[in-house]
Amino acid sequence: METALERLLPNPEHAPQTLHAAMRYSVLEGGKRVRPLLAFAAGELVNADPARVEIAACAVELIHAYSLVHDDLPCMDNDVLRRGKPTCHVQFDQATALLVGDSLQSLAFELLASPSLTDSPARQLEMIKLLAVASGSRGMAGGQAFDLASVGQALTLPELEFMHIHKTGALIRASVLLGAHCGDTLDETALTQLDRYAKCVGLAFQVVDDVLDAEAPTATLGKTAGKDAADNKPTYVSLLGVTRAREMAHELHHDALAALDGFKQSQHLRELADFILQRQF
Ligand code: GRG
Repeated sequence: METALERLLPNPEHAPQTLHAAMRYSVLEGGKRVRPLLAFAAGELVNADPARVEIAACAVELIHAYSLVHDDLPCMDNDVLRRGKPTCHVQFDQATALLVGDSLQSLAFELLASPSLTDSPARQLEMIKLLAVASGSRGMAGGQAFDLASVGQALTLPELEFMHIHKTGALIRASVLLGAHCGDTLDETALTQLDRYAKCVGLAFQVVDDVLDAEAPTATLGKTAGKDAADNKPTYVSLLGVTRAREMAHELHHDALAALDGFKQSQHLRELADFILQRQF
């Protein structure tokens, strides 16, 4: 992933140099690359050509990196540390960070439009639409709007779930589905089961994120710890407590693995579900 991302990001010696340098700063050297790994693991289920999956994997990682850059801006989460480094707007400036997010998003869709992604134009359009919906107002950006509006509010569990299914879950789900669109066609039952896996790991990722924000130190997380409570944000921990939140993550992990029962070659998807549950950062 590092090599692939390195190769596709614009050369920092080409104008506009600062914007290109800031794009590279925000994407390279950091991040767990969970979404690309999910795309590759889903691609294995359908015997996908890794060169094709790599295109989809880079696209989702670029959308993810854009969301982090924008999320850290003073008008949103206002954070100074990301992936163990100063956030983009701190290292550069706010206008540059805004343009970094915009440019990474455009680059993601440019990639998905590349002729080497698939032999089927219809499938390619479907993949472009999938990522557009997952990242827009009916997906990640919508979840972020809900998140910003929920500061200081006492959300119910279904409301919290709605927020996180969109803010975090939608892109994780898209990563799995895009990987699965890179190879043999899955029948409807298999696609539904894979979608169930994706939804469960997407929500589990956020539940674990809430627990880590409450319990892990800044040095391990590479971002400011304890920010949710400091910002008075509703989380699974504030709503349920750490013990129940952990139990919920275990239940989602269990459901994710159960959804894979009918698949051969699902080892890496299983391992990623384990990683999402057990991660420490
Ligand atoms: C600004 C449109 C817009 C959306 C922002 C994803 C998001 C929405 C905000 C990020 C804030 C946040 C901490 C969300 C919780 C879950 C999450 C996405 C954590 C970061 O993802 P990781 O842990 O990050 O995969 P790395 O750095 O490993 O890639």
